Formats: sequence, structure tokens, C-alpha cells
Amino acid sequence: MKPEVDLDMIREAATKNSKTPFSPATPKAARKVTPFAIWVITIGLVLSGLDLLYGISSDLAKFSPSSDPLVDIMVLFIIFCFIASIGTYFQKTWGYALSLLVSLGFVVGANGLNVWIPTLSHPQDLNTFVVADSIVPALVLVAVLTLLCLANRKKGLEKKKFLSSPRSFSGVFTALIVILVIAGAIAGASLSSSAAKPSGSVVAVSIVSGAYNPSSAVHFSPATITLVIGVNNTVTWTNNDYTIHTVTSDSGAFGSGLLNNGNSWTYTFTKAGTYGYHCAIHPFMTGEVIVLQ
Ligand SMILES: [Cu+2]
Repeated sequence: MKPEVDLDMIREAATKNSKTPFSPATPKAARKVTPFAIWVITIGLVLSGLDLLYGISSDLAKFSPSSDPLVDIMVLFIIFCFIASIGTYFQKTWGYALSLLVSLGFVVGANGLNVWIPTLSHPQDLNTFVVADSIVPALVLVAVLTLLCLANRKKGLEKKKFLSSPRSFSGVFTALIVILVIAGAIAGASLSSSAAKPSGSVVAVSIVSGAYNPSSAVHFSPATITLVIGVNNTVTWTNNDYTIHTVTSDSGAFGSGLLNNGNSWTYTFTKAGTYGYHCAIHPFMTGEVIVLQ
């Protein structure tokens, strides 16, 4: 009887030791573990900032300082992304506030431009596509998690499992966004490689160098074109400027999405009519396509 009891005690002690280290809870509690949601927000903001920096790099490489007011706004936005990521990492209220401002501001602003969905459906250039495809989903993720951190900051994030652990709501949500971005990039790569060459003669329109400038005389060249269905009803626009532009129908009939320097976009007109278009980023850039039957 007696040896058995001893054995049980030893066994019990051994299991206890293997589960928790000998030192009591104090050092573990003192070492603050960064909650999972904080990591996601911090990394999301840094990646979005780098992503955008890459997006405007061709403009910055050409002009220093930048020539386009939009690029200046983007530079400011990138700086705020990095400051917000630091503030969030240290779990400061101002960090959460800035993170929310930056992420919501970008998502709402980009949505207003109405260029992200066309970029997804017409992936002309994989680089532009990746920038468009990743930054909006990443900032939606950042905005949702920041809002939850802001709401729970007084009670302590580490006490909320859905924020502290990856095996919870925030983990599943993060995984979904990552899968969405990867699937989008794969879809974009396969779509751009399978883009069909149009038959018949193609009319070329150039987005001229310096088109970003409101006082520049020419933006789209030629600004007005006349097409005849069955003869030359396909148009290719090429961005020869050093900043991002779009070809966006005034009526919403067509849209190129974002076009980086050197990118082109092709559209075939199948119905007679007069189609006004503009650049979604620079509304003063306008053009017209007249289609004859
Ligand atoms: Cu433009």
C-alpha cells in the first residue's frame, strides 16, 4: 500500500512540473505578451505603407519632390501608417485612434474613387493589381480589429480571447483576408496572361507625360476619337505619365482601374453613341469617344 501512494505522489509532482515551470506565476505575468490582434494591426499597417510606397515609387523616382498632389497625400498617408503602427504596437489610445483614422480614411477614400473594383476585374499589370488587391482588404482588417481594441482597451486586451489569441475570431478573420488576397493575386495573374488580343485595327490614346498637371494643355491624346463599329472599335489607352491614372467612363459604362506608368488598357466598343470619360484621380483629365454604327 505504502509504496503505491508514494508513486502516485511522484507521478503527480512530475506532471505538475512538466505543465508549468517551477518558478511561480509572477515572472510570467510580468512579461506582457502582445495580443494577437495588436500584431495583426501593426503588421497590416506596415505592409499597407510599404505597398503604397511601392505604388508611388515610379512617380517619386522621376520627380523629387513629387509632382502630383495625390502622391503628396499618399506620402503623408504612408507616414501616418508607420506612426500608427508604432502607437498600436505599444497599445496607446492615440495609436488606435490614428490607426482607425488611417484605415477607414483610405478605404472610404479609395471607395469614393471607384477604381479598386475595376482594377480587380481588369488586371492589366500584376504589380498594380497586387497593390490594389492587398491594400484595401488589409486596411478593412486593420479597421475592424482596431475598433475592437479601442472598445476593449480599458478591460485589457489579454483578457479577451477573441483579441489575444489567434485561435479565435481575430485569427479566423485574419486567415480569411489573407486567403482572399492570395486568391485574388492568383486570379489576377492568370487573367492578365490570358488577355486576348483584339482583331482589327486598334486606336491608341496616350495619357501624356505631365497629364497629372491641371494646367497642362493635353491630358489624353487625342482627347476626342471617332470609331466605327466593325472597322476600328477597339481603343488602347497607355499611361505615359509617371503617376497613376485611370480611364473611367462618366456614365460608369467602362473603367480601367489603376494604371501605373507604362501600363495600358484596352476596351472594345460595341454600341454606337458618345462616351465621355475622365481620370478618377484627376477629374480635370477628360476625353471623349464617339462610336458610329
Ligand atoms: Cu489621373
